[in-house]
Amino acid sequence: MKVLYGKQDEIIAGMETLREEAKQFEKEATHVVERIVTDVKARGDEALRFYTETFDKVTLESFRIPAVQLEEALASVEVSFIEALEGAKRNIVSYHEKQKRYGFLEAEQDGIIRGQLIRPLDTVGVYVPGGTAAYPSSVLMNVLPAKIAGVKRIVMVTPPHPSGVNPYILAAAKIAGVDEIYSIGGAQAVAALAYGTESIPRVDKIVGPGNLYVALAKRAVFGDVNIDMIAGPSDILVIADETGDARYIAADLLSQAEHDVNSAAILVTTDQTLAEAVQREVKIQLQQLPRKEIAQASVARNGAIIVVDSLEEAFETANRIAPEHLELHVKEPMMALSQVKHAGSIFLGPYAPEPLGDYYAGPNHVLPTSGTARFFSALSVDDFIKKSSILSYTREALYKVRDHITILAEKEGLHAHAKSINIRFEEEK
Ligand code: HSO
Ligand code: ZN
Repeated sequence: MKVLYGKQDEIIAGMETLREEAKQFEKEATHVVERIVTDVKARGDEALRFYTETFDKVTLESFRIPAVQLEEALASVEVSFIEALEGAKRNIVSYHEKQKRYGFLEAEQDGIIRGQLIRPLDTVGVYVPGGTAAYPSSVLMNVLPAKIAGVKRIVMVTPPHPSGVNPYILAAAKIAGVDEIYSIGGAQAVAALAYGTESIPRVDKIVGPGNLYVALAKRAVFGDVNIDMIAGPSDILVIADETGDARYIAADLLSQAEHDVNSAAILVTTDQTLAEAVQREVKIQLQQLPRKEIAQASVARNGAIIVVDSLEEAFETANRIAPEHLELHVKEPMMALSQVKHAGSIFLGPYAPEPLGDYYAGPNHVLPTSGTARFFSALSVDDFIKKSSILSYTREALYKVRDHITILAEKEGLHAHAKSINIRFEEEK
């Protein structure tokens, strides 16, 4: 990991280049995805079966994973794992409960009533990737907010595997309260959820991470169905002053770096000694990691230690990058919060390392990546509700405002609108 002195512009430009490069891949894959989506929409299960055989090399009699298999999975995993999941669930639930919104209904003067009604989505689809990025923790993070919002039907999809679906994923699904699980994956699974097939129910929103094909399929069906944000590679940015502990900081940077070779781990510090110590520590700790190759590649490509002159400068850099995870290892982290403008999730002080949030403390780990913390937020209960506005007027209240409304309507050339108001005050002929 290189130590750079005041080279923020280069780092930011480098990150943008990487994002642009990733978009090049997207162009090619988009055509493939569009074909799959159109085909599944037209041919339903038949197409779904065809793509499952072609891409997953599995022939399935039924896509649905039977309830007994969930029970078996739950019985087959370690009790300590279940206990840990239950502990995480408690914290995730208690945190997300605070996000619950209540509508309002207000009686105003002249008998006017205005309000807003909050309703959960009816049906939600959760995509859970297969392979090494199949995280039981992500099942909890995607499903529990939907449960708390009041979603009645939560459908999970996950790619089939010749040796069966990962029992840890199934156990997490059971604990989170998923209603149905289907062994389908890729763009075809997203299309099935968006349009419904003979055996897959159509959902109102699709959430959950996936590979490029899944992400592009979500983008392709957006509008016909809602989606969560499109997840890009993960990143962490640590801001530290001279009070930072190099061992902790190096470990935290590596915890993100081990996710993916495209993950970015960046330290911005005012302290040159700390910068060099972190650089050394990263090298040492890397050697001990089973996923050393991934973490090393990530650190080499997208890792950086930037030395700046002041904490103000550090925060300015962080706000420009808009990291997914922001750790503050500074003397007064709580005070420093006022300088944070853009970050998906903020971790204060030396004892709130990112994995505490990834797994356990309660905040969601589905976060805006690739600088989108500028305008997106963490997955939350809000993602699973919608709002309807409510209006009631009395005859008198409507009479008072009729002229304003008809003037606006007539200026728009919409005379039926004006008539709809006026007719209420005309004599019947
Ligand atoms: N850090 C990831 C979430 C995760 N970490 C899942 C471990 N498991 C999101 O950026
Ligand atoms: Zn993580």
